[in-house]
Parts: sequence; C-alpha cells; structure tokens
Amino acid sequence: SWDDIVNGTGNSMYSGTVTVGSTLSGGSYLLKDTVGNYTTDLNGATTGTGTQFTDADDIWGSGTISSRQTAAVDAQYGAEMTFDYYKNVQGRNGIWDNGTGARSRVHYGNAYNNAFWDGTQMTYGDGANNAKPLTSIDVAAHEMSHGVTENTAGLVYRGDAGGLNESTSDIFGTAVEWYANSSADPGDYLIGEKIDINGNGTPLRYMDKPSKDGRSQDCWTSSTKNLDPHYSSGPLNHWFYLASEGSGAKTINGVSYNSPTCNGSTVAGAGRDAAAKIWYRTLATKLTSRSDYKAAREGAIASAKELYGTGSAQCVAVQSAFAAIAVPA
Ligand code: ASN
Ligand code: ZN
Ligand code: CA
Repeated sequence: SWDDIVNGTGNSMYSGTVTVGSTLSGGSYLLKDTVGNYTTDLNGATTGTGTQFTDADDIWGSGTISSRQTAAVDAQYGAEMTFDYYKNVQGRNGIWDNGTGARSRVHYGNAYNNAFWDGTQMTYGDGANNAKPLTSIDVAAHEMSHGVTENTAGLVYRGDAGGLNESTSDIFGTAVEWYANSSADPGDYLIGEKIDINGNGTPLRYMDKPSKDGRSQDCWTSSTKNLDPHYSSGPLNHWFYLASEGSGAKTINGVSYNSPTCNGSTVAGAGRDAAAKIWYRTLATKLTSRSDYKAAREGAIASAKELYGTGSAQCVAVQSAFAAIAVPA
C-alpha cells in the first residue's frame, strides 16, 4: 500500500475556509502534508507527541472550538503557509533547510495562554480568557520562525540578541500573515490580534509603535539588553515597520498606524517584501548567536547593498529606519 497525498478542506478558527494537506492512510485521512508537516492532539497533556489528527471525510474542523479539529486546522495551515513562505520567498527549505516539515501539537495543558517552539516542534495552548487557541497564523509563523532562527544565526535568548530573536519571529509572523492574505485575517503589523490574549480585545504587540503594549521599547538604548526579549524586540519591530511602510500615519486593511521616529526624521518605506528579504538575509548570513543591535544594523545595511545595490532606495530605507530607532552608526 502507499500513502495518497491529497488536500483536505479545513474550517479554521481565524483564517476562514482553508486548504490543508492530508494523507490517505489505511482508509482514513491524516492531517499531514507532502513534506511532513503534521498536527497532533495533546488533549490536555503537557508531555508526549500527542495523537495524530485523523478524519474520515477529509473535511476538518467547524470554525469554532466546539470541534477539537479546529485548532488543528489553524496550526496545520499556519505551518504549511510558513513552510511555503520560507521556500517560495526566502529560498529556505523548511526549518532545517532540508525539505522536511515539523510537528505541531495543539490542546496543550489546561487554559494555557501561550505557544512555543522547543527545539523540535511547535505547541499551542487553548487560551485562557475567552478560550481562543493560540493558533492564529502570525503566532504559528512566530513559533516556527524560532526554529529558523535557532538553525541560522542561533541568537541567544538574552541581551540584545534575545530581542533580535523575538523580533525576528514577529517580523516573519507578520510576513507570513501578509503572504497568506486570507480575507478573514488580512495582513497587519499587530501580533496576536485574533487571539484575545489580554482578555480586553487588544493585540499582544504593535510593530508601528511597540510601546503601545505598555512595556516594549520604541527606541534602542544601552539598557535594551536588560529587558525580557518580548520587550527588547520593540526597537527591531519598529525598524521593520518603518523600513516597510515609512514613518507617520497610515491606514492599511482598515488598521490605523502612527509610527514616530526616535530622531525626529521622516523615513520613506521600501515595502514589506524588501524589508523581509533584507532581514532574512541578515539573519541567515550576517548574524551570530551574540549579535547586538549594532551588528543588526551593519548586517542589514550590508544585506540591502547585496540585494538591491549601494544607494538603492531599499538601502536608504534600511539605514534611515535604523537611525530612526536610535541605533548608532
Ligand atoms: N510564545 C512565546 C514566544 O514564542 C513563548 C516564550 O516566551 N518563549 O516567544
Ligand atoms: Zn517568541
Ligand atoms: Ca497580525
């Protein structure tokens, strides 16, 4: 016998009706795609690999938490879109750059309000406040991108490097959300806006002005290194917004942004596709485990020159956006 790889239909929680990879095996379908991204049910456990999701008719989930498959649809879809993004946009063949997919585990623990990468797999809780699983595409791509960072620059999770690590996950979480471009969750520069993680409807993070979360920095300082990585990520998230969209006020897909600069300058954006390509090249070819914001600035400028040429608009945008987050030359 052989496995017949087909495409199932998923009723997701956050991205509408989606296509998910499925594999016909022994008379039922597995939630597993051609490269081996697959999703399992932890059913409240906090250890183990979980039980592979299977289905008789290859139509998965209901769009609400009433079906245990729904969170699995979002996690699987997020992993597949992230895999496709890295392959098709960045030329990277998965987390390990060897063409293999990864496992996603859903329904971790009880009312667990987080998600994580542990070195081998992605894991998602069901959420605490309004029971919204942590499986939106930006969060899934954020977690999977921790795997990419671990296997490229290897940025440690402390000091400036910790902030660069966290921001890298927010940058590609956002880039994948734009890439997937679903009408139910169009691209934005917010992290976790679909998940009511704070219980009051606000997103987890804001890239245009990171300090809107009450803790992240907008501007790099000599004490950035002392913050938790989820707050020292602020300056690089701000850089990505500025390098993509430029400074000032703007409304995109119905979301209003207002990104100030730290030095009073006006920044012209180079577009998010260029900014994401420049940042991926920086991550994969310029940074090492203890790189700081100064190294990020130098690496990104070098990457922009290699990709677009010295004096290109993209290179100017990178330089002016790093000046605008107060990283000194
Ligand atoms: N969801 C968090 C993150 O990926 C988990 C953590 O604190 N590391 O950043
Ligand atoms: Zn993270
Ligand atoms: Ca988002």
